[in-house]
Amino acid sequence: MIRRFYIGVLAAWIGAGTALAERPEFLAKRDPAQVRLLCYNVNWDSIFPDDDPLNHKWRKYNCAAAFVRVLKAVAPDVVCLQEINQTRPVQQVATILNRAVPVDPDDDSRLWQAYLGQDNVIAARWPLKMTASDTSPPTDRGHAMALVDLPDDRYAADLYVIDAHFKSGGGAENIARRVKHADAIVQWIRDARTAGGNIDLPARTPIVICGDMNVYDNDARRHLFTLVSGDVADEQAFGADILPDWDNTVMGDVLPSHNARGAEHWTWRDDTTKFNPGPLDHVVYTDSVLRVAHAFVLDTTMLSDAELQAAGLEKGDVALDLAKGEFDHLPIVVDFVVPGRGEGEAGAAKRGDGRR
Ligand SMILES: [Ca+2]
Ligand SMILES: [Ca+2]
Ligand SMILES: [Ca+2]
Repeated sequence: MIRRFYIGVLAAWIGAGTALAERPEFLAKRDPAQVRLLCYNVNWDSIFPDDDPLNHKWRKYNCAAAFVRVLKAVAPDVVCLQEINQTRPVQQVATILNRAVPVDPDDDSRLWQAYLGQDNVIAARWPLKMTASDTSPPTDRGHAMALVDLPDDRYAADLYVIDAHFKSGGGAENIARRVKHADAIVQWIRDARTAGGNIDLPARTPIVICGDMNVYDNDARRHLFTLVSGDVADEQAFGADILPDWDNTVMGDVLPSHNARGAEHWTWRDDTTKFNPGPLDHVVYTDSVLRVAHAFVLDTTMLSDAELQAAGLEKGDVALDLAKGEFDHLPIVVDFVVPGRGEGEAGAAKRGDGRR
């Protein structure tokens, strides 16, 4: 204890002397074994160069350099993007990740794996298995779905990820389409949890459903309710209600705050419209087998110049054009404790088995 006190005094003295900027504490993973998910609607192909011939016709902004800074600052393990042109070779996304946040800086044979479904890309530092883009029955929207094959010697389970982009827009027709996407995902999870059909997951495989769900404050938000509760709206087409989690309970919904500072939860804003900022993007997960250790919406606009400098970020990195006050979606970061690893000393000690 005394030694810790002197180290603290020494650190404070060095800190005061050199005025070293501290990397904002909220950016760090609490335990290297936790699996860090980055979920980000990047606004149509903004992460690619201006002259890329595969840029989507709706591309308007170049956020390529900002995206790389965000990647380096948050160092994700699994990345779920939306609004990537679906005609693009998904390798282009893996290449950006390999350059910005290499899987192993000392071994360039280990590369990011990526899979594209509709306009969604799942990428991971580990192999992707059981990839699929359509639920069954399909709806007018595909997703990117994959089992992230975590190393068996370190984790007791793999991680199944559904990266979705629900239909946007108000009005009865768009709301109905969003509800259909959610019904179909619940049906897919029912299938995944039971033998036969299109997909079988080993029991208690952690499941994450994330993405731009276009959850607005001025419609019924029925689709989010369906994803979390398993209450299917159209049971004729998509089967009976289920309690979607492995222990037959509802799912968790992370709802992180800006920079983990607790005041704001919106993930989207556009001040040129009449709409309020809101949490349009969600990360829904099986909280029976996954624990959220830490989560935040990255908001560079709220960081001090010293924090930005220490983190290698710029103030406008999560905006489309900060000078014009133009925003779209912000990045969401969630650190999951996957069974077998990432609970830290306290978790292992509490279990009493020393397993880490
Ligand atoms: Ca099945
Ligand atoms: Ca129902
Ligand atoms: Ca649950």
